Amino acid sequence: MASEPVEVCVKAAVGRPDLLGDCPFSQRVLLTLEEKNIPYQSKLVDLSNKPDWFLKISPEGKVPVLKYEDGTWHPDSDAITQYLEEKFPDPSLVTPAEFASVGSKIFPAFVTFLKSKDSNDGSEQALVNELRSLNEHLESHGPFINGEKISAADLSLAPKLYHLKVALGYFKGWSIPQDLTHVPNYMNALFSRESFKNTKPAGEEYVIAGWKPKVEA
Ligand SMILES: N[C@@H](CCC(=O)N[C@@H](CS)C(=O)NCC(=O)O)C(=O)O
Repeated sequence: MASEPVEVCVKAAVGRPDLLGDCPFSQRVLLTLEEKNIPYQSKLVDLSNKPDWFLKISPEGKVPVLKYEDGTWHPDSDAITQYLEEKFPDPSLVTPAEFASVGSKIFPAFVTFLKSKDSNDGSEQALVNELRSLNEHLESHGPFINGEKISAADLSLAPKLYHLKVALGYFKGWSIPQDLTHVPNYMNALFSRESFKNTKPAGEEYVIAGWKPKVEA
């Protein structure tokens, strides 16, 4: 294990640069650090006013970025979580290949439905279809995507499901259909973990503020 805390830049809350913000990719990395018990130090970045030091280490201006052992900074939550798995293999968070993409279409379907202004465009049904397929997976393989143990696929999906719940509840008064019983249980199991509580946005209002310009565009 590294003696120095791992440094990671994550999104600050919209309008509150001193608080943890609403980036699901940043939270995914923080969740991985938490679940692997890796000491880390997070730096909050105000994406509406990116400081020069940040643009030097993240030329595309995106979070998360994480400092690797050789001192270089790297973007992209896929690459970062893979690096952390290789560097800190214990406990393993590897999701078996056959389950690795379970739930991966939920986030794009959620974003399309959230932004939709036409209730007949099929975007709600497309999201329900994706949630139903997760529900069926959890019914036969749960409680997590890979069974009893949480793994990388859950840590990727958890922040996205949180955004889905908060944003669709607020902007559309929408909630997950009641017959999909396994999905809410799964969400409760994820959201009640210490790792999630320690890494979630500072308040639901920051999730709403983050989506507002996209919903109103
Ligand atoms: N594929 C990237 C996506 C990262 C991303 O889109 N981050 C957003 C915040 S959630 C960002 O930094 N956007 C730049 C900006 O808003 O200026 C990952 O998985 O890390």
